[in-house]
Amino acid sequence: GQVYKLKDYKPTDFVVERIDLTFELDPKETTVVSRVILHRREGVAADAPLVFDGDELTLDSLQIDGNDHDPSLYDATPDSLTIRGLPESGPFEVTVNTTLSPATNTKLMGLYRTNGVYCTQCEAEGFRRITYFYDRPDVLAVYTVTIIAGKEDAKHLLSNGNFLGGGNYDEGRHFAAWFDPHPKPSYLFALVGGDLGLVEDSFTTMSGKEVALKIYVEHGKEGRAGYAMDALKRSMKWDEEMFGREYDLDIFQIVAVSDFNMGAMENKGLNVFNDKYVLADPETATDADYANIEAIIAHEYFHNWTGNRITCRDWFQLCLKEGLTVYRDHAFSADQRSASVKRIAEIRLLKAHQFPEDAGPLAHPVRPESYKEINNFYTATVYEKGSEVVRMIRTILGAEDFRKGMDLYFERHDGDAATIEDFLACFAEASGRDLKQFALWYSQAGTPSVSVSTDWNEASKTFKVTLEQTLAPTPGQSRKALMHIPLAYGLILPDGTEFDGRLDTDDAENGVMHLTKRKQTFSFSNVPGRPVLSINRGFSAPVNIAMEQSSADLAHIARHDGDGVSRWQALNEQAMRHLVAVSKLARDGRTLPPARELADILVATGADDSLEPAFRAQALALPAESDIAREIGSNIDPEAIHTAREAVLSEVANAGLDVFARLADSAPKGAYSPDAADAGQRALAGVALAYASLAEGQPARAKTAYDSSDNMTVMSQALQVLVHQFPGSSEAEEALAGFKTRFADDPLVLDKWYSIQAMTPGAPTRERVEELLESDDFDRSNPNRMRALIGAFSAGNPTGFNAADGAGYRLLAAEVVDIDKRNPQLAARLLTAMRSWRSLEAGRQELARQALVSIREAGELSPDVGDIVDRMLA
Ligand code: B3K
Ligand code: ZN
Repeated sequence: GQVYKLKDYKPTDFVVERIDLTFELDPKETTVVSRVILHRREGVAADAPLVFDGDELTLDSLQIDGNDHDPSLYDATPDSLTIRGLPESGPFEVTVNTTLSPATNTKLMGLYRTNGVYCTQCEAEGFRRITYFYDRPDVLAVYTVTIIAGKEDAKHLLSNGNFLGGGNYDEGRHFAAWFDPHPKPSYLFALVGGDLGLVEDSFTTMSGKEVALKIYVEHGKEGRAGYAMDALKRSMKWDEEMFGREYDLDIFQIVAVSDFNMGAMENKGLNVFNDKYVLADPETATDADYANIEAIIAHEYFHNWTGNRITCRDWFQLCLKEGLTVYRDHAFSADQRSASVKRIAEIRLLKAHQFPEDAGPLAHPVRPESYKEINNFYTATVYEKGSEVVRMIRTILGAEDFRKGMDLYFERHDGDAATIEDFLACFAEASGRDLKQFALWYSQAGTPSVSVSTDWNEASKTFKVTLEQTLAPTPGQSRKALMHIPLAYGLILPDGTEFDGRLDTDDAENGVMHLTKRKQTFSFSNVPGRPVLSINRGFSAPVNIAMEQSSADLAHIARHDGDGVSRWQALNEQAMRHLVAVSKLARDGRTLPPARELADILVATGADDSLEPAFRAQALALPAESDIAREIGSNIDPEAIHTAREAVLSEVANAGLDVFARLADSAPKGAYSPDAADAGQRALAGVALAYASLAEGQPARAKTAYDSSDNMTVMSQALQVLVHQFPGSSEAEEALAGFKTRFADDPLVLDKWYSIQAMTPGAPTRERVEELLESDDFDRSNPNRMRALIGAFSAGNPTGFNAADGAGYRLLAAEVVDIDKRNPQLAARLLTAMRSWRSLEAGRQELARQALVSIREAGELSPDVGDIVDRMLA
């Protein structure tokens, strides 16, 4: 396949002015008429042809300025349309006619059918599956869209922008027309046709304009759209208040569909969502579902400015809209909920998903410089690390200059297809800072390591901190330049207060050390007593810190640091150290030492009612087996890690049974509210239930919790304890059977049933997964269902997936090859579960390699799966 390179960027030969689309919807024969007005760009040769992109298209006919074009003057293949004999100057109109079959489009890119609804997905390159066009983000055009369909087949006909009008077309058919005045790239085009339930509301913008808000869901699910609507209104208000951004159309629409390759899509004025991220009520959605809905509704809404009004010049700049918009949705959620608890969750997620990506064969810069398949670059690195990079800009500039830079970006680039250089220039200009070295965060892959050493001189009362940075090679980047790493810090004095003296050097300000050289020493003088260093506070930089810090020092931070995130970091570090040590002992078949000290601290934190419940829940949740594996880094034996972690869990559970028994009962009683306070209490009760059940060694407590639960959060927590701790018990099997019957007609809830089973630790789970896959009612065409079973098993069950006989790898390989025939994007995404295969111990590594090779040799692979498997084997 072709390799696309950032350095090859070149604007198109022709400039598009506007596009007029007419669709006649039919499940197997939808006709599309696309009229495009363009002119030759100045300086382009008079005989240069117009070359449009296509993907699996056939051309029905082609007209220029209304006349059939001479067939000798154009060539149409499934993936391109080349037209010669076009006017040298002045505008002309190209009419492209194509016919599509949405009902058989299983890739879920372009126009497809889901549960009887027509819908589109165009990012990144789906528009070219609808009609031949310049399907690239730097071609902005004004769209008019007319949709014709049977009234029975599609009652609602939706597209981007404002509603122009509609009515009867002919017997049994009707039409609707939409006009979007804001020039946009083709990836933001959307169309929906279907018979849907509608929930309506409105929002008055800061300048007093009324915006109609509409959420379309499956009939009968209208009652589950209320939280999404509420989150939308809060997002609109927040973007006005925090960034001065106002909405710019008369209407904002969201459509929830059940077959979708990702979370949601920010099409201008017409967001299309995976229904998992719209639908919620207490009986069917967990607190985590509610939080995700809030975050994703906000994310897609925020894209209206960061993504739509200002888009990307090319797909290499994907992080320009994604990293920034994730940053914005994080800031929103932090404001709506507890900021420190939100930050802890972000850190956990970044380390769980982005750090392994950056440390393995799929590592790539936040702004990649080449790709074979762009769909494979919607990654944790582009999104999550991209957001961390924006967060570092704010840390370096401070809140005020950051806002100035954002204002300048909106003002200067509104209506543009911009680059990372454009973005950075706004912050450099607004703050007067040089961000050249900082820009390496966009071009260098890999997680930097910072080793930290400290020196206390009692006689002179001086404290020195020496930092040294390294960055390991990553694919395609063997030599790395020195980065600008902003490390927030604090010095905690023996009495628990914080040292407020300044640094002697001018390398640091506002409590941040700026590491820009290989090695730097920062000195503090007049420090009253030996301080404990709290470094990378709040995870100010996405780096690994290596520091010899005693347990006593970590405990001191955990007790006294004024910053909640730092306190959690210290606790987590203590737990991680112990877990790594015992996992290594378990791997070597040695006896495991007790975890008394760790258990006492965790139990004490859990019992401390002066702390926020959500924080205590985070503190009690030990690093996951995959976190421990990442920390160990090589020669991983997942079984040993599991054994070691289980032993520690038991010790904590036994040490705190009284506390856990009390907390397990502490979920709020009465009417369910998804707010952060109640959710935090339920989270704490859920962790406590798991510990208490472990200490008791029997399922009675979880069964009672399950039977008496009146919301999905508590119900799924209890079901998980029953199934994971007491697999095969009558209590677990009865609960599973009851759950399946009760939610038989609710695919989103059944997904939870599949995931919980798929994540049951231990090798036998693979057989259960195979049984479930083969059951009659298992829908292989639904991405949520495949992720719930195959994704949960391969990415969320280290001992099951990495069973020593390699059967887990073979299962995934077979599924990936099968799914690839229908839905390459989904197949490629599921396959990334194997990205850390080289860090396994030798036996499993060889079995994993064989599974990857079997995929490579399975015959014709999609570019998506081909690219992932090649990079993993490289
Ligand atoms: N921009 C979309 C993602 C599109 C993925 C295409 N493979 C959702 C989002 O990030 O908001
Ligand atoms: Zn996004």
